[in-house]
Amino acid sequence: MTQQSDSASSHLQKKTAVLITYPDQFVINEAAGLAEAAGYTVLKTLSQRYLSRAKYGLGAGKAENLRALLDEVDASTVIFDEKLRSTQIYNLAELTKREIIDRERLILEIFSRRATTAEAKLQVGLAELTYELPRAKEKVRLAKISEQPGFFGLGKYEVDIYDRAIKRRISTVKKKLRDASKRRELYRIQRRRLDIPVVSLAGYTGVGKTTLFNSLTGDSKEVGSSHFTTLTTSTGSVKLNGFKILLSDTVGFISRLPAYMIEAFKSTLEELTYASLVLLLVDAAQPTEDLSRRYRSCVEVLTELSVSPARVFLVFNKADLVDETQRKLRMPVLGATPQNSAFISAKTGLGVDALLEKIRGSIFETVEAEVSLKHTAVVSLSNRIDWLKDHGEVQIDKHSDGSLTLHVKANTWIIDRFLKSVEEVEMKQDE
Ligand SMILES: Nc1nc2c(ncn2[C@@H]2O[C@H](COP(=O)(O)OP(=O)(O)OP(=O)(O)O)[C@@H](O)[C@H]2O)c(=O)[nH]1
Ligand SMILES: [Mg+2]
Repeated sequence: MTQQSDSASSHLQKKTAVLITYPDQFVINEAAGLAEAAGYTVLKTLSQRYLSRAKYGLGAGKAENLRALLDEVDASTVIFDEKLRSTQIYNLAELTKREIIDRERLILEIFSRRATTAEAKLQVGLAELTYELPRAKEKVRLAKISEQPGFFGLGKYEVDIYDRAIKRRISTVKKKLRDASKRRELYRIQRRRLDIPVVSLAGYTGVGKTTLFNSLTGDSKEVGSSHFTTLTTSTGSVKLNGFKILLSDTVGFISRLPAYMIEAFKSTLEELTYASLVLLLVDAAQPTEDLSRRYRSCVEVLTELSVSPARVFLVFNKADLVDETQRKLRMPVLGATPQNSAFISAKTGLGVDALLEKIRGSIFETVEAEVSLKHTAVVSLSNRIDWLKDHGEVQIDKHSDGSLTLHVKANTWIIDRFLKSVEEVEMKQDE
């Protein structure tokens, strides 16, 4: 007991918490990591198999244990590693007289601590308002009964007015984000004009994306051992043996990330949707079960962002922490092959040159392709056909109906760009 109080007093500057989570080491570690990233010192962890019971999330007996525990350890906050409804938060606050932070609120607190750019602040603001909206009416109603931690001051509102105020703020923030997204679209168009392929880094938070970004671009963006160090996309250029690419670093993923948070960060994550190639980083040093759980979470987010698996290249980072035998074991766990994956260490540089070579190959490898163009598309594409001729070898077969067949020998990236132009023209004509 004394020991716990001592540890509490040594963290006077930090907020203290009791963490409630599931009895699963992976989940416990991740929740503790999130709590730490949000600035809490976890004094004690309680775990329970079911966290969705009606009244407290916890079962009534466990809730009573929690109350008793809080008499012993003087924590200011209860962190609940699951989504809670307003009534559950209210009931828990009434029982414990502590502030209750559920998993989504916790992630929002981290985002809010980390957001530095105007756009990131807007995105976090949107996520916070979206979190608040379904809870707003209930919270005001409950605050009128009696005020509990987390509900202070809300009792003075009228139910509908608070709800409407949130909706209004949501639409203002969304508009500002749309403007930011339009600016990004302009950058993208400019980049497309320059015809430089974009390679984006994606992956679970803390996997080493920014470390790799810094080492390849020579930049010095913040790298950190806790979650969500990066919240805005940065782009830098990288030379690949005579070719140039743009590399983008993006916000990290986490399991059980609610769709509205992905939605709020969409304008930054759009970099992934438009990239020529996505390097999906995973942590090679993690036990295989954690590795595959995290990998699955990433694949879900990429699917949500309409990234085609064909454009994803798997990178096992932190290879400096595992030996050759362990490396061999990890590949089949994620269904990876030496062709579609690589082992690297962003920290020591191990395998990075080979990775760059693979990227170069995948984007700039010379291939042969046959492209058919309808006669209606030929005129609109004449500039692009000239561009294609400048960047590769093109042989043209003209058909009697005015359509063309192009036999092209060029690098993958050039052919890819040309096919996109064809698609755009055909889509416009179909409209
Ligand atoms: N041993 C080892 N550590 C690494 C390697 N790459 C990154 N790290 C460490 O992993 C931690 C996280 O690195 P970051 O580059 O910030 O990770 P991130 O993916 O950008 O994280 P978020 O921005 O939170 O999404 C830091 O402590 C890095 O020093 C590596 O190859 N080997
Ligand atoms: Mg980062």
